[in-house]
Amino acid sequence: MSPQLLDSVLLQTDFPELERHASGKVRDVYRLDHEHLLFVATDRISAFDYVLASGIPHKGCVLTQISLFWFDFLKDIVPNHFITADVERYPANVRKYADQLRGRSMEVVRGDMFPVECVVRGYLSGSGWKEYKASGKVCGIDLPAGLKESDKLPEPIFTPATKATTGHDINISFQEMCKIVDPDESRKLRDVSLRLYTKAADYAWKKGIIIADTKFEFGRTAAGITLADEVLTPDSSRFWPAEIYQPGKAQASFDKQYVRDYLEEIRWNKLPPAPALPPEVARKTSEKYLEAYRRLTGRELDV
Ligand code: Q0Z
Repeated sequence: MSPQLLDSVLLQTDFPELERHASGKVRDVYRLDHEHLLFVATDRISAFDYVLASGIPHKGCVLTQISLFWFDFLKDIVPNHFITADVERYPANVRKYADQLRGRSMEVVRGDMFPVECVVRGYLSGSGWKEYKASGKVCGIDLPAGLKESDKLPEPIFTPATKATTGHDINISFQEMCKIVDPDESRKLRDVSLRLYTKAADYAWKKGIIIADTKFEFGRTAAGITLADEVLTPDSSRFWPAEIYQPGKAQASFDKQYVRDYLEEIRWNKLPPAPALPPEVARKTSEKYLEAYRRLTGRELDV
């Protein structure tokens, strides 16, 4: 990596006096006060379930700016947790971290999170394809016989999952979801999730991106059911380049294909420690994230 790019890659946030609210493979959430959180996307990248030793230049900014685009695009369907991404408007005690935060963070409303992942699938892939092959169903939903891997579904389906404390999410049926979340709320979450996916996927298709599936998270705030977390990013969704879509096999990932190809090529055993990426693989992957942003928004990300 060129020294200039290395400067800008953020692998770890460092806000000594802030209380951490949640941390994931890529994102860190901090508590600002009782009602407000600071959501930060780093440049970390995961592949085959592990965070790699190298970061991807601009990835945290791309993820944040894509979420911001969708929050605005989808705000007529459901309220969202976004307050501001202008670091000058953050609380005074975090403005000193402006250089770490600019472009990759947002202040959000804290919600009471619903303990389910609201997954919508428009195409048959990943755990959906595995379940379908084994049973003809996905999360209790009967699908037509004879579908192939990556096929478009007759209509998008809501396939909730529970957050496993370790490892992968567990797919559940809508009936099982109703034991965890009040049935009336469950129906609202399903309805809103399907409307969000449908509006976004129709738009993305026109921009050359297939959103095969995605995961929404909702919380309850003063505004009611509120869209939270990251939204319709390459990390929370499967993005496929539309021009090379070919059902009947697994699809190339829009963003991570160079990474996966490299990790297969070096025959990493997929156990920690995860390797670093050659500068060229990190650079080409960075380009793919920037391209996703460009295709979706029609704008260049100022980097
Ligand atoms: C989201 C998560 C992440 C690890 C907590 N608005 C909100 N209010 C309350 N809680 C959350 C949100 Cl977004 C919240 N997560 C998921 C995000 C890293 C886990 F960046 N956890």
